[in-house]
Amino acid sequence: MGKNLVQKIFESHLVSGTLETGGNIAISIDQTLTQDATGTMAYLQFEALGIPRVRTHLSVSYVDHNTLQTGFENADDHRFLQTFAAKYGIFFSKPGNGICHQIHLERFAKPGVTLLGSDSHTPNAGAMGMIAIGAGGLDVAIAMAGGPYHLKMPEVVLVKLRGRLGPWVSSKDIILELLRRLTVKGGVGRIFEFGGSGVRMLSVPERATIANLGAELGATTTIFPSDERTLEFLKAQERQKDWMPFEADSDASYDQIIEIDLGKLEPLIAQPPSPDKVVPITEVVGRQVRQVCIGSCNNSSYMDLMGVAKFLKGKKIHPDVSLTITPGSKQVFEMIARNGAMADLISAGARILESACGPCIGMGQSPPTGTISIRTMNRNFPGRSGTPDDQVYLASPYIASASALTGVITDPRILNIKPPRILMPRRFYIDDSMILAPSPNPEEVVIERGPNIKPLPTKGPLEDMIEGAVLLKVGDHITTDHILPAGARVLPLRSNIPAISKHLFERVDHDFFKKAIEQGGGFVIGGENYGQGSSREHAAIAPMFVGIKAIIVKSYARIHRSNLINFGILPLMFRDEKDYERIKQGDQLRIEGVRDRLQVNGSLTVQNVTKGWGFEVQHGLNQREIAILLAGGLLNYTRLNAKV
Ligand code: MIC
Ligand code: SF4
Repeated sequence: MGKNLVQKIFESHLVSGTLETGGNIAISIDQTLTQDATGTMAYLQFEALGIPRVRTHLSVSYVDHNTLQTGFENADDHRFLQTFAAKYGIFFSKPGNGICHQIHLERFAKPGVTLLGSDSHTPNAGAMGMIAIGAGGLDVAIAMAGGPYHLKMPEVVLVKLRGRLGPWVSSKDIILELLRRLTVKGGVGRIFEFGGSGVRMLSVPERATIANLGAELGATTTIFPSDERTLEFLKAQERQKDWMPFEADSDASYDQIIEIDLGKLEPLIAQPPSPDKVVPITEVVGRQVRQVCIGSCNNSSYMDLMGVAKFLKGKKIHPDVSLTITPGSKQVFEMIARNGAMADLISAGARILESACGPCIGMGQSPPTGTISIRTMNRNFPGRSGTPDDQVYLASPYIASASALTGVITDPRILNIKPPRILMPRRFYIDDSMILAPSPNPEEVVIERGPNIKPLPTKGPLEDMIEGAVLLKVGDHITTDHILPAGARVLPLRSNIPAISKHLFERVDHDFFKKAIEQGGGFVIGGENYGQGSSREHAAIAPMFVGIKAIIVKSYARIHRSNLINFGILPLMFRDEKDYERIKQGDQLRIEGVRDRLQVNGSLTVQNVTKGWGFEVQHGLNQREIAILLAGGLLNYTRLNAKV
């Protein structure tokens, strides 16, 4: 029986388990990446493991999220990260060099290997024919220490593309179409493997747009084959030695097959407040636009920006629109600066930002109150832009450029313009001077720790009785942006858990932190897909810090559930969803005999002490996860077991 791409890589990296869908497996990790907002914690955790040098083939520490230096915090963190990387054998990408996923694709990704990254859009590198998974920082720390990554063997879904994209339709529309069909829950427990003749029509950066936004489906990851288009890209990056052909066997089998006829796709747009509120552009044309942001790890490649520059050349954007352009990397930035495209963008009225996450994570450029911002990005969760009542629409650079020109949401097909045709350059401009190699003399490197770097909070073993009030009850699709917001105000506190914890759930309940501290912790109740979105483990560490013992919901997003376990918080699920309705904020809950019950039983009984009734919750934890919880989290567990 032939094998698909996922089976091939998992088989060659399998450390334990068998590749049956739903089974517990562990895979070895070749490469890791971190970004600054999750990296400081990941490295503090790595340090706590007491290992002198990373044991991966390649580990890279990027700085791209916290680049706005409005106080000492971010700059201090950059120094910590740079010195830490030098000492422990990690490559360091300096602030200004660009967004982790864009750079990783350009300079490090290669077919057939595994990558674990402390950022949910790590699957971006799946465009290169590799397995790239987003995880919490602690999982990445363990991988840097040489430990495997544990997961449930996902279903593998073949997305078969045929035909070719029509004019003004882009690869963004392919993934928006999948989001339209499957929703933000549609990828949970699945890997999307792309195949079919239509794949050949897509360059590596176009594939990356798809793989990147696969995170919004909740998928474990997305993977493309490695073919001549991959070789074309690697050659242009002067990395042909990293290429190998990598295709699924012709008789490979899949858990499901989804077909997309590229010729039938039309330009799509995701409306607020979620990336799956996708409609054809024709349904929303004419709405007034005040801001357009082109960039993020989703659509900021050289070809994306050249397309925008060609489109805007010789034109002026609408007077009521503020247009920002964020090149994804120094390579992209430098190339469009050298070839004059940047001048076309500036002349059209664009505001050019440094190569970083920027507006995507609310690091500046918050849009005006209650107005529409069109972004080529991947998330439009409410308030993420920094404006509480923002109206963020997600679309391709074509739609973004057309709308910047007219001041209203515009279908580019109606403008009397020929779609710009951008070819892959034969050679990208290569200058890796902002990627620093680790020090050859690590013992001489002194790690710089500014006052923003606070020690890791710790937790004792799991208690046998868990008791407390329901501090908060929320609905479906609560994102990590609701749990612990990002943005220019909060992101600089990522290395300081006591300080960042004050912002816990502030978008949902302003008094949450106060309540949690006064009551010594308690429970949180939620609905479907709790914790979707980012990989930030702070959305688990801060709850641990304020004493949250258990979360009870209808279902979880993958990375967040792992993060809760890693930090010793019980991730429970209602057995009967009607109990969700019956429970009220403020009710006092109690679970007895937790330690014993966890080990012998798939369920626990929760007493609602206030109302005098009990209900069953399930946990779906495997033996390893139970052991981690009993130890009080993954760090304790790893130390106890003296192995990674
Ligand atoms: C995001 O896009 O939400 C982020 C910021 O990149 C996060 C990581 C973080 O919160 O640090 C992610 O996607 O994992
Ligand atoms: Fe950065 Fe946005 Fe990409 Fe997250 S989604 S890595 S914030 S650019």
